[in-house]
Amino acid sequence: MVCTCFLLLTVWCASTHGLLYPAESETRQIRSLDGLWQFRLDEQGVGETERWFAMPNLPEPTILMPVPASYNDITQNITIHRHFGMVWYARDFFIHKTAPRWVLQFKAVRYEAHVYVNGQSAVNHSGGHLPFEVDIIPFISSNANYSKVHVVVAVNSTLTPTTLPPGEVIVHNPTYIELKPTFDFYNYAGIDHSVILYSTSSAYIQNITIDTETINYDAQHVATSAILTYSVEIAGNNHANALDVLVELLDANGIVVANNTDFQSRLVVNKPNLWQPCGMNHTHPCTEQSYLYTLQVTIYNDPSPKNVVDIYRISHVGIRIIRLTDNQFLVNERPFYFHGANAHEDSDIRGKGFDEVIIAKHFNLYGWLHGNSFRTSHYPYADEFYSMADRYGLAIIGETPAVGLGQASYFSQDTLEHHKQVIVEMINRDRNHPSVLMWSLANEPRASLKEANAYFNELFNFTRPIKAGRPLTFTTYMHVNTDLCVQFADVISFNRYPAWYSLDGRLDLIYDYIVGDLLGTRHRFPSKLILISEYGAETVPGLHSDPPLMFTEEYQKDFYSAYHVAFDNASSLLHPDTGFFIGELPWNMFDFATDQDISRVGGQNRKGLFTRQRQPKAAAFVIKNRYEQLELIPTPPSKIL
Ligand code: GCB
Repeated sequence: MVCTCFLLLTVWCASTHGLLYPAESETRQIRSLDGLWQFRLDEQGVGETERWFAMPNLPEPTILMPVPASYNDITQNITIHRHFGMVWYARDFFIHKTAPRWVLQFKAVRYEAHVYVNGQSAVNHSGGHLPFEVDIIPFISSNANYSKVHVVVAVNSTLTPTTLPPGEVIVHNPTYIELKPTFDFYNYAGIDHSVILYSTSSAYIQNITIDTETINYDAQHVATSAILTYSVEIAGNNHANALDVLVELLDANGIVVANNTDFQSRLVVNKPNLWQPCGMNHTHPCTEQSYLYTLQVTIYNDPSPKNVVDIYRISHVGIRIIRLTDNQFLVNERPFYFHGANAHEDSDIRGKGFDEVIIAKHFNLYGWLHGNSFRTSHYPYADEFYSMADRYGLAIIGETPAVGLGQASYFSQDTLEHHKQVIVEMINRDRNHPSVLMWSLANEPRASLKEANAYFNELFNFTRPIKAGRPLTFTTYMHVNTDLCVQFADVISFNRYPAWYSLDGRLDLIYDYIVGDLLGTRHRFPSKLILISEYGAETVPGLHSDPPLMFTEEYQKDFYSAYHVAFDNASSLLHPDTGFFIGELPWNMFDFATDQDISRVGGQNRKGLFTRQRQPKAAAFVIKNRYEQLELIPTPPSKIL
């Protein structure tokens, strides 16, 4: 994103440094602005010129709209359901000037947001899935102890060839104008995630990074010590003056196990408890917890007597290291095998709206399934998914919203710059989560084009220095002889659908197809690991047939079983010295909403192991049984030790 930031009265773009999750502490207050906001469509796109942001209320007709939620499925109105373009949200609240900074954070607004505070432009943000924020103090009257604040948000859900994901507006005639997304999920929009107001002192902790540098083991592979590297950035008034910092690592009982007084340094932990991914032979089940430390950062005024200026805690620090060999994906020097399922942020009524009920159910179902991983297909999810994954030990492949880069014109310089911006925002937000084991830079770009080759060459080069210890991948549907981009990835992620999108009904041909594909790719890239990042079959719950026919529950069961035999041939778990296949992620964990289409019954992609209401289809039991068996396979430490 190219933009100019004017600090003080007007901020025209969201900042690009890491945004810390808004967390309460001795020096920080938190307030939720979730609830019912005033809402209306702006079908003619006149709100900006008519200055709706400067009015005490949005012009009628307005309705009350819950935040967080996608607006599309809240009402009975088909116009709101399929609306794309501008919509407006507004609400008032009071602010008490008990703190020098009150920061308004939007955790995700799909896709383009213009935020006005008391009639003035406060912050703009492009890209729908990641947080942005603005200190609102400059926009409120300075001479009272409290102030009424009027916030207005203009949201534009139009997709263009340079948004991520891209899309096209097709004008068939004046009454039939269509937004054609380039992807297979419903284009939900609005203020989908929470809106938070939080306070800080005038000098404050702006960013913290923490990584595991080294873990030492004894002969029994018990960790004897670990070295963590960290950095603390401060910002705000007075930060040029001397401030002291105390960085403390607390164990799960709140005991300080390491500390340091530098802004950037190392912490040495003796006898560390490692963060372990769940669902492996040497680790815990996915219903139990992984070990997490808390990093507590305190900044003080100098000279003494020392006053605490700011305190921030990251409560999900995990000690773990990822290393790839030619045959295995190692976490803490033991093989890790991704056995989980892809997902979407998607549920009835809420659309892509954040809901802790849905998130809790998500993890309970992965626990039930023995599923130890998911990819955030096809965009970054709400922070809470990552914190829960840290706690239970699920592995996440964090994906950017670059889904649907399906033609040469989409690989433009503008898109590339925006893509880089999104990658920076995503890595800054998610890098401290131990659960994130890999970054996926895109889903199914047209990787056979020379334009894609140049684009991804640059994108991978850009991301490598900031990848924070994670391997890089993107998912490809191309075969190795046509794909010009897979060469840049550390791990090759395949999306494959034989016996669904090709070889209709031919379950018997799956084995040869997949084995040939795996061996052919490995032959070309003998040191790259391979993962199947999607495979699945559309299944209408309650539809049965024997022999199994497409769309039935029996077909979905047999479809998965046939793939599993092929995977086991190359499995890095079963063949530690010769294998190279490191994981399987069915498409999809849950049925999810799509555009209406003759191939999408009731406007849903029904490849879920579970329905959209989170009830199992027969194949869920096949996968559960498979994953229980995978957990029994021994996972000895790597021979390097
Ligand atoms: C894919 C896409 C995914 C689709 C899926 C399908 O390859 O990555 O977004 O939903 O296929 O079911 O067609």
